[in-house]
Amino acid sequence: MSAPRCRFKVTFAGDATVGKTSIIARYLGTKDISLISKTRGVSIENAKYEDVELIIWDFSGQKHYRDVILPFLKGSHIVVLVFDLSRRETLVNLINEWAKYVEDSLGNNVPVIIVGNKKDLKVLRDEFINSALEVMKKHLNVVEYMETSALHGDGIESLFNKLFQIAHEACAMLKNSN
Ligand SMILES: Nc1nc2c(ncn2[C@@H]2O[C@H](COP(=O)(O)OP(=O)(O)O)[C@@H](O)[C@H]2O)c(=O)[nH]1
Ligand SMILES: [Mg+2]
Repeated sequence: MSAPRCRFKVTFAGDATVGKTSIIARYLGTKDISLISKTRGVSIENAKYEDVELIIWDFSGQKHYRDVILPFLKGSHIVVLVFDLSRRETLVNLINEWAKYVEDSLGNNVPVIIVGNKKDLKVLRDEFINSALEVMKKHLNVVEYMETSALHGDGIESLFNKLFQIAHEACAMLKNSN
């Protein structure tokens, strides 16, 4: 197989236990998400489609790792910010903490996808979610909001299709400009 023409760094961030590792593992084929061990620091996976390779960085949201997050965010081509649809504070923390880390590290041009995970346990109201998205859009290039359930697999394929689509379009632009 030929080497991928385009490599893209995709960084998943957000509070601990919102389901970042489970979303990635679901996509990569681990159906039993209860088997996934807690992420320590950062882990890196990759996914390929046609000539695009996504290098997926999965951060621990644990407090003692936050100091090292800014340098790890550097160089991300796409950021996926994940919150838990059953825990309001995880969305508040996206606004107050994670969105700021992204802005401080990458500025406001890098495409950001916001993901509400644990759709199967959703209690947050759409009005609240929409107003949070509006706040984040003032600081970040939010290109999409999606809801997923890593437990049932809902929305996982759509999320990765979107990531590959963004990467593919950016690759095509790079190719045309060469
Ligand atoms: N009900 C439900 N539980 C989930 C979902 N996604 C993850 N979990 C559970 O939430 C916990 C934290 O998941 P994990 O992927 O480790 O979160 P991370 O810290 O953000 O990487 C685990 O017990 C998962 O089994 C989901 O969509 N629905
Ligand atoms: Mg994790």
